[in-house]
Amino acid sequence: MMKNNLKTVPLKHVRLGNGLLGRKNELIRREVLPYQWKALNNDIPGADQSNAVENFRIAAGESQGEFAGLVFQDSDLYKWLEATAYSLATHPEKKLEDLSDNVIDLIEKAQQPDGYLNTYFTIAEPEKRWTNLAECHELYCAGHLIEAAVAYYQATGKRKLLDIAVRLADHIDGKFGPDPGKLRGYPGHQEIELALVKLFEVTGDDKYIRLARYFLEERGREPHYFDLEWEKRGRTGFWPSSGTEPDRGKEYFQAHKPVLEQETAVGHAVRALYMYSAMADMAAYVLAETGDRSWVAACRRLWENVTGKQLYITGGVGADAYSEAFTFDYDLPDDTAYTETCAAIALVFFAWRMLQLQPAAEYADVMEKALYNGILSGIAEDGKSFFYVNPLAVHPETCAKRYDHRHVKTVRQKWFGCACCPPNLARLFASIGGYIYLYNNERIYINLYTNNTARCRIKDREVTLTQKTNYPWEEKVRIEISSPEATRFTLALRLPGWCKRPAVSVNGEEIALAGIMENGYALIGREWKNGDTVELTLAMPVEKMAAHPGVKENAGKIALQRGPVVYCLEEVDNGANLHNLVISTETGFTTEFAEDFPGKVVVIKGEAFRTVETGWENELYRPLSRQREKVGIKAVPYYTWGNRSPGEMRVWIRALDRE
Ligand code: FUB
Ligand code: ZN
Repeated sequence: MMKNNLKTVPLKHVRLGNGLLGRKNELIRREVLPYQWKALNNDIPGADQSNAVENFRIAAGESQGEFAGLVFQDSDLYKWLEATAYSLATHPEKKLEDLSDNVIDLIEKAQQPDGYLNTYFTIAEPEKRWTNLAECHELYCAGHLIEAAVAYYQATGKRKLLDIAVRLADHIDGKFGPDPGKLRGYPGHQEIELALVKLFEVTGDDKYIRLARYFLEERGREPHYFDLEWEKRGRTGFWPSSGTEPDRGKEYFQAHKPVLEQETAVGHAVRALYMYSAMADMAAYVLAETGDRSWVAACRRLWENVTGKQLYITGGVGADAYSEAFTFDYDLPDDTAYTETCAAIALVFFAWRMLQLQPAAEYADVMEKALYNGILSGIAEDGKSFFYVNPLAVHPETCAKRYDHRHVKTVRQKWFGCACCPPNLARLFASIGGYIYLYNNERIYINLYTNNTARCRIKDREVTLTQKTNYPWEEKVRIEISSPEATRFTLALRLPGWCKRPAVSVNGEEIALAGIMENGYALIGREWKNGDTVELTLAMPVEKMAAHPGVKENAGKIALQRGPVVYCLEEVDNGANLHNLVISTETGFTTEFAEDFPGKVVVIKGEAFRTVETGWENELYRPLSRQREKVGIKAVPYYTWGNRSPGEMRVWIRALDRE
């Protein structure tokens, strides 16, 4: 089976420099991986316990004890291993590789003779394997193992983990599918589908992509598998809260109808977006093989709904805390938002696959929005604490005292009982260099701007691109081309949708953009010679952003955005009661590099009005007499919030119109 001919630049051929993405990538390597290894070994004082490694030791027969943690605890170790693999791909390091090899030996010992691998069921309920796909995450964990194995094989050339993954995938292939005697099931939490596509790509064995397609196509069909297995179990559930109903409703799992018929994003956001990602992979294969566009059309419909109607300005998704889920169009509350870090990461996976399906700047725009805002907010500047939930407004006392805000943490946490987000963040930023380019023999697409040098072969010639920039803080991006022999190809530069006045010059001469634009990329085709340079200027004024009138929460409010970076106000800079600030829609702002943030970020300064809060002694209500004072305000990049001192935070601020 084949996809279109766009390739990614292997991680080891992209060297990130000292830009924001490069620094975060370095943070993962230097701080986060060692820190998370400790967390997975219950070695962070005062943090929630993981037990993930100990569960493997018990399942491997190296330790005695009970399984501890959530039923999908294995996936945390797998995601850490995947992140480690990416780190080894770019920065080989013997100590880390030895540690990973030991982890792989342990995983191998925990694998059962028939290929089955899951520490919960091996330790706690071996007779119940594959009896509760809806709730128990066996296929989800298998997917994360497969992803780690593919990454580790690609990074090190070592096959042991890949062989473990193949044995597990073969075991699963023997259990599931349409053939008589097999279970007609599919995962309650999607993930294995996109992992099987990767396994197919690395092994070349079609059965894995057929299995991925089966899992996608079987989903949502009648009779409904989750009902059948529930009946078979005697109507019992896994979680204390489950049992009286087969599940929370099929929409929660995106199993309410066949996937190609789904039109709007519903249910659990991470499940949904992992599924849409796998659908986009499948769309590429189906299109290339048969010309059938039905998968592409389904992906596009879902993309439009997610990004056009259910996306926070920060790139966060999932408004509902109870089900960690999408709700309905334009329902985007700020302070109760769930916006799980994993969901924004999953959106990047979806966007990335849509981009590969059909290069268009809108996909990279969304990728960038999520990266610089709702994902980076998930990790502290020192890499040692994390947000799971990323709201757009925080009032600490409300979070402490109100039940409907109990999911919102006002300070980043050292670890979580449910720790899906921190290692997900680690694997994304460890592999971030892989998202910058796509290429084939005719074109190199540049999707993200950040300091880096990347090497690829075009028409059998080596071409190296070096980006020099202080993006996203400064508007210039200089791209140097080095190619020992002159090579004809088209450089496709993404012009971000947020930029109203982009300018491009080649070897110092400005070029006209009209006529060379295709889906948001400027196409510069020529014979490129060693030393040619392209300079991109992406004007980044501070924009006052408004939300669609359907977003009830943000009526009459503005958010500040500069380039791809969304800003917020924090109590530490602007005092408490941020709800009393109002910004004139006509005011201007200045920008400057701040000194009090590691890595130097650009902050925004300006003026606002603040309701006078004094003189209200013993009065809760009184006739209106508006009293406001002019105050200076400072806005900082949203992703940095909560790094200095705890307090209030707000992205959307009340706006004052003149009329
Ligand atoms: O269920 C596994 C992971 O845990 C989900 O993706 C997250 O939303 C969290 O519930
Ligand atoms: Zn998560």
